[in-house]
Amino acid sequence: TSPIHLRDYRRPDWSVETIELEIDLGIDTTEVSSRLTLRSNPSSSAPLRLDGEGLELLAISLDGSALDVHAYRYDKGVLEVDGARDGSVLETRVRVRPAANTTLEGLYLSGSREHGFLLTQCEAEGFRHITFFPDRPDVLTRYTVTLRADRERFPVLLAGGNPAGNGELPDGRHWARFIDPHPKPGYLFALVAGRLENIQRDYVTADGGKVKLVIWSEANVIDCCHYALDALERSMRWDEQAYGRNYDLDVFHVVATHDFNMGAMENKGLNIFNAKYLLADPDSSTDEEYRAVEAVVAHEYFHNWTGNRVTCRDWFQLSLKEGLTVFREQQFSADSNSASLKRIEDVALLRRTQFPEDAGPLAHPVRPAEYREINNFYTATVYEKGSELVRMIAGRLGQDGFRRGMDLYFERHDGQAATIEDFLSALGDANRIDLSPYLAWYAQAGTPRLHAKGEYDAARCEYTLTLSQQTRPTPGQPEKVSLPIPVKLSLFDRQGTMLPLHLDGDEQADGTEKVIVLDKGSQRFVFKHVLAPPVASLLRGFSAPVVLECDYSPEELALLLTHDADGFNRWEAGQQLAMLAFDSLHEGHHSDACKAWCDALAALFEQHAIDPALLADLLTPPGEIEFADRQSEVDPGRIHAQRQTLQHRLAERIGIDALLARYHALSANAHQHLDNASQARRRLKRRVLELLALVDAGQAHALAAKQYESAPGMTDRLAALGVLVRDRAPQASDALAHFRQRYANNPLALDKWFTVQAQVPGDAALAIIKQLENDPAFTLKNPNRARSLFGAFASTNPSGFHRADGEGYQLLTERLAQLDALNPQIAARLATAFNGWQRLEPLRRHAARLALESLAQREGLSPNLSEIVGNVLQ
Ligand code: B3K
Ligand code: ZN
Repeated sequence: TSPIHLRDYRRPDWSVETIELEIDLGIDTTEVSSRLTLRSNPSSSAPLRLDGEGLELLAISLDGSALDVHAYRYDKGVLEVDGARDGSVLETRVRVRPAANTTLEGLYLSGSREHGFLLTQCEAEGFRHITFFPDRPDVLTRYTVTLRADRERFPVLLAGGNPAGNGELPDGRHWARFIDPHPKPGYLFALVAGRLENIQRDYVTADGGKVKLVIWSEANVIDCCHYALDALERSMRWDEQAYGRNYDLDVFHVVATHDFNMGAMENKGLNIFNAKYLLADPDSSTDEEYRAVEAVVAHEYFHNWTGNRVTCRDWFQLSLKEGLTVFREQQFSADSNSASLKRIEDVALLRRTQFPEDAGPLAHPVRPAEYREINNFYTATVYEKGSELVRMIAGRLGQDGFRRGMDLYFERHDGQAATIEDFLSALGDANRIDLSPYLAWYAQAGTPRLHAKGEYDAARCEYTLTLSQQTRPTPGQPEKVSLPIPVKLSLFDRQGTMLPLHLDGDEQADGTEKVIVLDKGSQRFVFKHVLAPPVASLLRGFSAPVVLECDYSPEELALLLTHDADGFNRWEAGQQLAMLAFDSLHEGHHSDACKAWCDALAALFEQHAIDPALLADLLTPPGEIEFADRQSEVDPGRIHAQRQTLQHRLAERIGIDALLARYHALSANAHQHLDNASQARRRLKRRVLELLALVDAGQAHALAAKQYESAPGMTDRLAALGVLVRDRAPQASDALAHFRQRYANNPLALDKWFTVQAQVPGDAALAIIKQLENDPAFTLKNPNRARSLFGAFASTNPSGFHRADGEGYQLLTERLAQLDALNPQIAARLATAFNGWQRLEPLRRHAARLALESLAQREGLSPNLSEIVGNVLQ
């Protein structure tokens, strides 16, 4: 396949005013009749071309007359029809095969033939697997959908839009119709049919609309949907309050499936969720999973305005809806839980996933300029970095200004397919600010490095901060431009007190926190009336997605770690200090940084006023992937060992007695309440147990075994199991056997059983993976299960996957080839684990290259997987 370029965008030659779909559902074969009313683009004379993949064409007619075989051609995914005019009506009837569809794109079967149900996934280009259509997001159409099926086998029939009648048919069949008043692109179409249970609630929108909220799942898990229903209602309220956005249909359906390629899908009026992000109950979900359910429910709901009412002109603009919607979800979660913990989580995620992506062969801009397979571009860059860009701009405009801008964006573009320029113009126009300099952030790949140097002039009482930026070349972008980088900062004196900021040029001091914007290569900022050498707290709240390079001393970072009032910055100082400590271990020095880190944290450990969840995060050094990201030649085994050493020093410094005492205090009357305080205690308890295991394994393992047995919920149970399994403690095998049996019929819990074992560090992992593959519950066909084993191994266990003998690579590439034949999207996603292989030390690099090359040479790879493998190998 050849790449598609942003610069080649053309308005559609034909659009579709209305579509009437009549779908006769069956597990093996389903017949889809469609009736399109066509509109031609007056400035084009191109023949009618519709997308269609793998459709068995049964009938075709134009304006009421069946078409002669010479009047149309169906080849290579395109149906070309002669003789269509503005206003023409095209009718087609096609057959598709849901049960045989293992790609989980288009119409497919979830679960078994006997008990499963039918559903669709159309983003990005799944609709063309269901019917002939101009399958591009800038063709907006009004949908009328009629579903027909056997009533016994498919008692529930759902499609997007409002219900518009249902009834009986001969031979035990029935029908149901849905009309969606809001024109939408094909990627937002959805249907669901089968035996499903529901829970529901009435909701009245702020503008008085009555809505039925309904969550559907298979009967055995319907009791696990209540938390999601609450989260949905809270999301709806929040969007009314924060953005003045009301829901716009009479019903809002949400359906859970165990067979799904990603997290969830925002189809209009009929969201479909991976069960992992919808079901939650204390016995099988951890606190983190509860928060993930809340976040994904909110994200999909928020898409109703940012994605559905205003959609994307083309897939290059994907971040227009994704980055913005991630940002809105982050705001919602920050409002609902702890803002600084949410920020810590999100920045940690960005560094673990997006920074490595942006530093390697798969680097691409938030708005890519070209792609081959769009499904490969649902990346951390488009989502997470995209959200950071919106955050920067929102910060620039302030809360009210951003709201004004969003109001104008909705006013201008409601019902349209928009671009990132449209978004920036609306935000800028509403505030009379030119935001076009931020476009460069969307167009340029790579994480900028922000270099900061502070100089204090005692004679003049001035502090001069010199900021400069540099972005390294990325594939296809050797030259980089300077970007506007907002740097939120404060200055501290050596006692840890914030100083008033008097920037040279300002009339007077202006608070203790300020945003300065670096918008050239290098710039100096002078602060006046600074009476002693200060410590600068830079990039507060992570005000721009950059790597900060600042030559802080360990003492300065320790000061910020101890005194910064803002939880995020405190954590950030600790992370930087841990990095220094790690580097000094790496170089084999006696380490001031390590001592400073340990001392500061040991002191904080004794402070009972600190939020336990924040303390847990402070006690966690950056992950192995983040450490690797800083090195030019990566040995993952060594990084793992050094990170362990670092944590060992910390545990030693805090001391066994203090750890034990805190563990016992946190364990007193354990329960599974979900309030923030209880979650925070569990989070710290886990961290304390992990640290204890480093200095007194025997005692920690005994406690973990006990915690496993008596845990009131999954958070404590999995934490204990994790310690036992990763340490390969004697108690691990009993606990694993127990877990395996207890959750034999709970796929989401069982996924965690696979994952916890796939994360055993070091060379032991491979044999474990090979054994787990043979577990009867393992299958490559289910994406969650495949990810729980191979995703966990390849993407979250660097020391296990990157074996020096290359056997981890061989195993993964073999499985990728098998998986590719079933589900190319998942195979391509898992293959991104190879990102960064060029920076491995020579032995591993060589082995990785061999494995990748032999994968690339296999016959019949999907376009999805070959694009990733090809790019990674570059
Ligand atoms: N928009 C979907 C993702 C679709 C992925 C297609 N391969 C989920 C989301 O971001 O909300
Ligand atoms: Zn999304």
